[in-house]
Amino acid sequence: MTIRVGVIGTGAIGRDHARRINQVLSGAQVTALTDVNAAAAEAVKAEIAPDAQVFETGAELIQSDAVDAVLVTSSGFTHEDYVLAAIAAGKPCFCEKPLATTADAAKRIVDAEAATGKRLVQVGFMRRYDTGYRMLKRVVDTEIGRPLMVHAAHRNQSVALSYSTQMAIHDTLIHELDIFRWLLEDDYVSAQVVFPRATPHAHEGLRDPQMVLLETAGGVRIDVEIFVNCRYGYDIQCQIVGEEGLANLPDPMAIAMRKDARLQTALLTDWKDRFIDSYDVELADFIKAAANGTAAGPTSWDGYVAAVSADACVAAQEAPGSIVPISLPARPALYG
Ligand code: NAI
Ligand code: ISE
Repeated sequence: MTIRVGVIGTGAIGRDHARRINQVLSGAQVTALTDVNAAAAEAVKAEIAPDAQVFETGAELIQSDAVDAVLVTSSGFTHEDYVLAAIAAGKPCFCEKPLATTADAAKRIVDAEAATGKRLVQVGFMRRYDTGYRMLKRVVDTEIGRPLMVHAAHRNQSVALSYSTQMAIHDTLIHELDIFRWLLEDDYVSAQVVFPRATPHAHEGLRDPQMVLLETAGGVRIDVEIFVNCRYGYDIQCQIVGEEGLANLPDPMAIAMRKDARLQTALLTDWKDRFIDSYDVELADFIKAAANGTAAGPTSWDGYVAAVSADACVAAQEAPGSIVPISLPARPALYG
């Protein structure tokens, strides 16, 4: 069976996911494309999916009989309407992070999906599929005793002028907000944001770097640095300190080269390369579940909890140093 996939939003990651569906993975084909910038959809059709139909709107694409499953890879603030429409149409939907840019919007998605009584949504928290994070989780679960502290960093080489201080939370930290919950099997109870001395390399209006301090219900303390103009590369670090030992996320495999009296290892510069294998595995999981009319992997509830936690971090940004509490409603049985 070949799952016919419609892609909404054919920018950087929409295009890359279309490529992996048509050229890397089996079991699915891109049959429909749309983007508010029609030229972007036409370009993906020409280069990656020549047989796909280009739709004027996402709503039409979701309704089309040529679409069994939907990929929402448009800008974050547009996700809610598309995911709700896919749920209403009963079609499995892969939604890139963030599930929505506010907790209220994410909750509407949770409620709509829970009302159908079955999983239809997978959120693009691809780190859960990353080999390094999976190795780290095994060690955390079995080797180092109860986790006590996490030290982490999310560094991008540079960002576009449209990137804002809040996006450091909703767009960037959101990956950490999900992966720490998954690693620790714990939820957050508070957030605090502090701003170190600013880098001169950030554009006007962007506060960079930032440090986010989180506390979990189980008492784990987490510090995570978000630095999106670090200049030297794309660098994701995570260290978990436990009662019996300490575990580090491995760096991506790289050749250690000896040359010109130096020992050198190249660093990656782009998230597309850092998580290339994880994106393949997450979409393979989506296609497999979609063939059974359902969804797997990170849930709408995970997307909602990340959004609640992100909103608290944004409130903490607005009152630097203050501690903002985080609380969650009861989890619907569907996500038990
Ligand atoms: P982008 O700006 O390159 O592409 C977004 C595309 O969506 C653009 O082509 C834009 O024209 C289109 N678009 C905007 N509004 C639309 C609407 N209402 N309907 C249809 N299309 C619309 O952005 P990028 O980097 O591809 O990000 C897209 C989403 O993927 C974001 O939510 C982002 O956070 C997420 N993302 C996830 C990554 C991951 O590591 N999991 C990596 C990069 C992005
Ligand atoms: C981007 O949207 C991603 O999701 C990348 O993984 C992240 O590193 C980057 O900061 C975001 O802007």
